[in-house]
Amino acid sequence: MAESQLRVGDEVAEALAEGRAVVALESTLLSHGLPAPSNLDVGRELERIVREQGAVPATIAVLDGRAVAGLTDAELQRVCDPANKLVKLSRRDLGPAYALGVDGATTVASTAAIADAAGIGVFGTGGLGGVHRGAQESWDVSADLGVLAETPVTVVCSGVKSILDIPATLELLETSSVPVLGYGTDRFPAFYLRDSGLDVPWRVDSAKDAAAVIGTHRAHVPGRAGVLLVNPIPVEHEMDRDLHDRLLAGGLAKLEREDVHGKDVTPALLEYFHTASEGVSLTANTELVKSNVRVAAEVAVALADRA
Ligand code: PSU
Ligand code: MN
Repeated sequence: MAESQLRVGDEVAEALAEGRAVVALESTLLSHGLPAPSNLDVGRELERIVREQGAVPATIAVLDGRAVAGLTDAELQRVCDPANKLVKLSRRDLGPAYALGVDGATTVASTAAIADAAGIGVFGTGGLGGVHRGAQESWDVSADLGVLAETPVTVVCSGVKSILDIPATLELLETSSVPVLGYGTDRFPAFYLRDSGLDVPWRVDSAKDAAAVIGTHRAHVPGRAGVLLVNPIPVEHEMDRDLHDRLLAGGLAKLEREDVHGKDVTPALLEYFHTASEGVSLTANTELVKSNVRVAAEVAVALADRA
């Protein structure tokens, strides 16, 4: 990416030049996934967690038509303020957003693409987009999967939400040659729940082992696929299964009733969950992201130590 199109924050640029650990963070989860004003607190807290582990945070967004890797606090405030109405930008939206000079929040797909362009290889977030239920009819498959198939970035997340078709998502990840590693688990997590009922192909039990796999994958496996490292929500924050099942049924019914499609699906569901659960899903969401970002930072540090 031309330098004029991508601005890397000073602290991030310095860390990258010195081979120190950097962790990319996305902005859609802040602007479209969490309500204001707590989204700003979460955004700041995630950056603090990364620093606590000895890595440098690079929160990513598009501002005035330019990709930014490493927002300042003022820029983070701009992203989190609903009055600014940031557009949700997947990777395909980057060209229009750059050319038309808009402010936008980046999804897993676009954040990973920008992180890679900036030279950042580890990215911590909440949930990955995936294959939606009924995709046989709707063709709704998140671009997150396609980007992960061709972008050498490790995404640390809590799997995908059970609003998606989890078996189909895992099949597509296999087809795309994306290694899926369970972090201290043999099971693929389902965001609010620790266990989707499906196995992960590989398990690692430490940041050091994760870094060994990621380093080896990057160095010796042909292709440009990223890695998916899945970390279940902390036990004490796992959602009650009955509440989860009720929310899921209610959320899916709402989508159908209101005829929600395309990129509005995920934000609409998250909003429904947060409101209908009276904040329970919000706490769960926040805590799992914090946990994932901590793991991402540990892995980034372990990778930098290997170099
Ligand atoms: N899952 C969440 N919170 C989020 C998202 C997913 O729990 O905010 C966002 C991420 O940015 C992800 C995007 O990349 O939704 C996927 O959207 P879509 O399904 O429209 O590709
Ligand atoms: Mn979609």
